[in-house]
Amino acid sequence: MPRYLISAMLIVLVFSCTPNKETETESTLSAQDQRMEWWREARFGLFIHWGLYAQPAGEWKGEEVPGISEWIMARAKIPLAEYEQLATTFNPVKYDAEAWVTLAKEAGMKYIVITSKHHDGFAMFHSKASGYNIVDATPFDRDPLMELAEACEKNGIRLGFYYSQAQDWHEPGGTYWNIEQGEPHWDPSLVREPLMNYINGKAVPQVKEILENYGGLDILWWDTPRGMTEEAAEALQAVASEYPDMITNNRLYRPWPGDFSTPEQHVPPTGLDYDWEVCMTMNTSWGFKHYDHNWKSSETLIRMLVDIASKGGNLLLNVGPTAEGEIPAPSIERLKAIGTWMDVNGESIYGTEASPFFKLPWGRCTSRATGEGTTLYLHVFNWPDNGLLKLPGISTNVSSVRLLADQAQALSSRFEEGDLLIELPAQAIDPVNTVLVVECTGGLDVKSNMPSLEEGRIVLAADFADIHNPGYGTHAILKGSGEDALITNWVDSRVRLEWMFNTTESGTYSVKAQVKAEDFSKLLVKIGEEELEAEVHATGSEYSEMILGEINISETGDLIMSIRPVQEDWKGIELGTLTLEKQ
Ligand code: JFZ
Repeated sequence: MPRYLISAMLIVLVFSCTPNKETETESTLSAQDQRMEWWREARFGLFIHWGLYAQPAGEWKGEEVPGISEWIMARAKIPLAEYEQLATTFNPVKYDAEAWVTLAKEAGMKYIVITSKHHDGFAMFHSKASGYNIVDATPFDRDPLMELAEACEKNGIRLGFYYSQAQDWHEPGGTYWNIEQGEPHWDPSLVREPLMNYINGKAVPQVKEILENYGGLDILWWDTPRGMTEEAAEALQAVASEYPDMITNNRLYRPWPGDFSTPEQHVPPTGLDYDWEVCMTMNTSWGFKHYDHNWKSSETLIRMLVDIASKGGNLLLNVGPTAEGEIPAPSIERLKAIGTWMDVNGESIYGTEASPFFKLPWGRCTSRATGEGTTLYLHVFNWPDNGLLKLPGISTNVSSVRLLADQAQALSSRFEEGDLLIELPAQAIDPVNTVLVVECTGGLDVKSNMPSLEEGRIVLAADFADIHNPGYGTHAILKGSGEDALITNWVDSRVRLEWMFNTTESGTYSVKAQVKAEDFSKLLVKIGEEELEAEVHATGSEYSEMILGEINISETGDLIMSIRPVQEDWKGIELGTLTLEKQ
């Protein structure tokens, strides 16, 4: 029988079987669902920002240049000819692809995304399209991305390349940050040319090279569509679409869906209805910056990974290797700590789905559908003093509760007033995060524990706040839980807090807060479109309950209340509970 007939018959067969949910097979998944399958399972990847900027490492001519180090060329307005000189001494002889890949693997990561070309325009791979690349322009004379691709292949790690398709500070047609404001490039020697000259002359050919020469990329990670045009996006997309199994992100153009969205340097307060990946630095810079010691703790990073998984997203955690080719020691230390936790608890992360609960004051939850029902993984960050863990508003049939790290021991549990109460051992196994496995059989029904404003009143505890910390700044920290919870270290004026709650009762409300403030300051309180500018008076070293003012609630349903400082030079406050009371 001719081939085409067999194919035609297969196609008819596939389309004539109306699938029902239980017997859904590969062939009925959409093309996007199919290519996203491994990525959704993976949950955790390594981002690598590596380029010529690792050499100045945040310092130019003896001056520290503020901001992320891979932007040094733009921030310090370095002329092209001078920046190019970095290539002549870039020689990362300590680079060991196998060591990097093994480290990622040991951390429990399933994929790596590395900068193949950042905004500075320098290709970290061997390119025929531009001589400004690591093989042709440096003494190193090796293609580190080829070595990385081989090590990934060998170790079963998926590989993606970051490619800055719009910004290219090295090319007359490339874009730069303020091009959309009509401002000139800082180096006047670069005589401007149309964007498409650069797109057709460098970006398209280089994207073809990376897609063809590195054994097939799993991810192409676009970035900052500054000054992009539809024509440019189409030219690049035409190349990418030749690789239907490859995953791409949403940063090719604006707006552009890609396969996933990319919240940067923050974790969204709730899950998103589209695949998403948080990219995050371990200190404050993506590229190596020798004096950036603002490291997030391993505890913060482990909990962040769990937080993201509990909302259904992925974490792409960044390292910035040095100009010698080494991943900085503090990064290695953190990756190893995460790996130790993942060794024991990886099951509660890989291939899991989002939490069915609104918020759990003591930690997070991830879940997995099983043949018999649902497995809930309870991630306990704050071990309860009374030894009882409350899973609120759940009705199901619990067949067992165990510690993931010690499955021999079954824990007792009971339902009380619609909540599941679990009896815990006196001590947490892991003070950072001890995981419990709750096997539920049959149906699972969860009543949302989103706080409700009822009968004219609501108390919003600090541990129900979503803290929006700026990626590049000082982070506010939550201490304690329940009505004793406090927001501390709120000194960066860009930090904002948000609470979700619901209500059916519109009206005018007074806002009361437990505050500790060294100085007078002003806060902007918002509920929907309604605003209140509140004055906070100094309280000294004690907490005091103060009335911030009155605010209207003009809408009903699920609402967000947000609070942020008004002045930039604010001294910071500490915050306990907030109460809204109908007037
Ligand atoms: C971009 C790059 O400029 C940066 O150097 C780094 O590579 C990072 C991963 O991506 O920076 C961004 C991109 C998007 C936003 C902010 C910075 N954003 O959406 O706010």
